[in-house]
Amino acid sequence: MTARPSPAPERPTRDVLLTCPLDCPDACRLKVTLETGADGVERMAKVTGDPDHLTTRGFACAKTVHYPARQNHPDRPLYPMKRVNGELVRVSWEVALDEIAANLKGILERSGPQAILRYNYAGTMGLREGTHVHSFFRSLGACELDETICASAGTAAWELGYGPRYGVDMPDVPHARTIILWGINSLSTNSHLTPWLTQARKNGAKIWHIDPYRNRTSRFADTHLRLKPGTDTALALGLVREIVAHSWHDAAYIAQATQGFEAFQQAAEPYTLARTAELTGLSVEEIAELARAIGQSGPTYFRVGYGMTRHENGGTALRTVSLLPAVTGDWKRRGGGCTLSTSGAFALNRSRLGAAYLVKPDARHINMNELAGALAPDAGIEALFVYNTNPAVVAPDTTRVRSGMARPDLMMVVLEQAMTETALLADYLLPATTFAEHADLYTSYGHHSLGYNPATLPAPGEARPNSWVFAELGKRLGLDTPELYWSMDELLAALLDTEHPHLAGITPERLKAEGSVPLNLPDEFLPYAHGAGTPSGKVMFTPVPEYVPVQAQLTAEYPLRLITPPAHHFMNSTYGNVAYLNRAEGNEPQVMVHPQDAERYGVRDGEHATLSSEQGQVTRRVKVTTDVQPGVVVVEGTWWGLSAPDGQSINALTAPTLTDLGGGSTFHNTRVRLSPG
Ligand SMILES: Nc1nc2c(c(=O)[nH]1)N[C@H]1C(S)=C(S)[C@@H](COP(=O)(O)OP(=O)(O)OC[C@H]3O[C@@H](n4cnc5c(=O)[nH]c(N)nc54)[C@H](O)[C@@H]3O)O[C@H]1N2
Ligand SMILES: Nc1nc2c(c(=O)[nH]1)N[C@H]1C(S)=C(S)[C@@H](COP(=O)(O)OP(=O)(O)OC[C@H]3O[C@@H](n4cnc5c(=O)[nH]c(N)nc54)[C@H](O)[C@@H]3O)O[C@H]1N2
Ligand SMILES: [Mo]
Repeated sequence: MTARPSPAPERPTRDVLLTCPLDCPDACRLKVTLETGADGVERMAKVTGDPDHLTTRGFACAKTVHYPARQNHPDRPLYPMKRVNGELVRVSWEVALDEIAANLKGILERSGPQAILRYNYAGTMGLREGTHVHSFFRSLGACELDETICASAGTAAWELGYGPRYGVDMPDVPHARTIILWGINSLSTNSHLTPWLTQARKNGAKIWHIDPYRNRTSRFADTHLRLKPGTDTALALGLVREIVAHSWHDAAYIAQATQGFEAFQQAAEPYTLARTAELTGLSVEEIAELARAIGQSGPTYFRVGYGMTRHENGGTALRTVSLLPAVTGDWKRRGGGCTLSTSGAFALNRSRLGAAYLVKPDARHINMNELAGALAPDAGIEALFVYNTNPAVVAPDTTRVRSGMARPDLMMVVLEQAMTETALLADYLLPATTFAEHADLYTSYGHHSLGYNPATLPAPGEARPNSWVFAELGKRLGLDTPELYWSMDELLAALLDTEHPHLAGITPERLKAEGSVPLNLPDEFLPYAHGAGTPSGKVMFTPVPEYVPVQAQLTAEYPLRLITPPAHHFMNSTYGNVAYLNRAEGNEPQVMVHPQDAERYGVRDGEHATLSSEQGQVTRRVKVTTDVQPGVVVVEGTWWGLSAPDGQSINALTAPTLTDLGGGSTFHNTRVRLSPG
């Protein structure tokens, strides 16, 4: 008889609760299982959801369950590295920091602070490691980065109509009877909304999805309206006309809480059902039925996403759509209204966050969508610091971004947790800690709880928080801005130093003890029931939105519209190196093509095809499907180049064209042609 193999020794584990740091409205409370290895060191072993958190409700999404794979990834940078003869080689922190500081001093003397640029986004949503660290750059007087890649068009649009961004509290959603998911793939990108939608449906609600292609959310919805990309303003104006024609608008609410309705209504007049149908590609019946649902089967809850903003006319689109519940007075009713973001409810005292007060009126501003241009040889940037983002993959026009990064006269410093394609281009690569290894405070743009994480796991190797790195550089440069050297406790105290009722009773001690603390909202949270946070105190229908078709019209040379939205298993580019997104594992990005277009352009299912835009070209595997409409192609997910057959990011095709409001990105608005091979 052979001896039975002895079972693997039981490793001690314990569970901790931590807020997910990733750029997602759900800002979940995660149950993280830590395991002590044979070396006596604790590591992250498993991630699920906190069953007691109001919106997380015990489940972690399809992406965050993979966090341990990136946390413990074999390629994770653990030591400072410096480029020597083209190769990244290990150096000590002393050497890296001393050299970076010396180079900065040289640049400051030679060219001044405006030759220095930070490039960051929301890889962590932590206020300390994400935002407060900008104190370093503001102390120097460096370029101010306008953080426009994602939410700025939507924010600018919302602010015109309503002022600060408030939304419907998720637990109120089951009170709605008509739900419209508009320009958002919420089942993938806001998945903790789904249980509330399901509950609403059980209560009798009907769910609509308005999106140019069929995805998970369309399949979940009762009705999917597959409109032409970039035509939302026309659809919203058509709905206004129809609602008013049937007197389904709320004259009392309009009179009391809004301003400019008459002009708005006149602007909608030309948008008859027939004209709206022609512009949007929808049928007259579909539009009429939607108007009737909004007008007669409320409360109506609109969940709008940033998707519709990612076109040249996208700010106006979001603005017009978000004004619909002000026409119907849905803001007065529980479950009615519209959510773009709940972030305005987090009324923290941000006056010293990131030392923003240091930004001078004449500071040089760089719009982050225009990074490619900012890195051009003649644009005057000599030092680039990248943290919390992966621009070699996610910024528009990545070919020019990458060649700018490779400029020999540019010092590029990258703070990273992963060996990204941006990190691989660094002159100095500095290993960063993750949310389990540093303390931070988190707000949310989907729910209404603050989250606090203590530093829980030991930092592996020589990984350090961003805040540590910038404080060390600050010392070396003799900077004396107090915020740059604040501890977590000092930052917490400053942020909570406010009389705002939403934060009443929330102290640093309570946050630390409870970890997740709901804002102190009124029992019935109806933020725009009586007006808005605009200068007039009213919801503003003026300036009147105008439907302007996208400028980059389709042509014989570029006959297709390319949309590049988030994919279900992705969190932007964060998981790009884990096995299931890896080409080595047989996974690669696909371009979804309608059968008619496949035939017209001679491409076949499962084969490679070339997509060409005015910016560049990429190779992708073709998936022929009626999920897309003719004339539109879709590539889901910002895959790392390493997963693509040609090593290129999809953003080799996208342009730095800006939106009409807020200087935002236009990722879903690229015209392309498709050819075999
Ligand atoms: N074609 C196309 N492109 C897009 C989009 C699209 O829809 N289509 N979406 C756009 C949008 S909306 C966004 S928000 C951007 C997002 O794009 P990114 O900002 O690149 O995405 P993330 O995955 O959020 O974060 C990137 C990096 O932050 C790092 N990171 C996380 N925490 C920390 C930390 O504490 N310290 C340091 N130093 N690093 C950290 C992670 O390791 C990760 O590599 O992409 C944009 N690009
Ligand atoms: N699974 C997953 N979740 C994520 C992310 C991820 O990468 N993966 N990223 C996170 C981030 S940073 C963000 S900003 C959010 C974004 O989450 P969403 O707001 O859902 O994503 P968007 O890119 O804004 O696109 C949403 C939808 O808009 C559609 N769309 C494109 N053009 C138009 C149009 O003209 N009109 C209309 N009505 N719809 C249009 C797209 O087809 C897409 O289905 O998701 C967050 N959550
Ligand atoms: Mo985003």
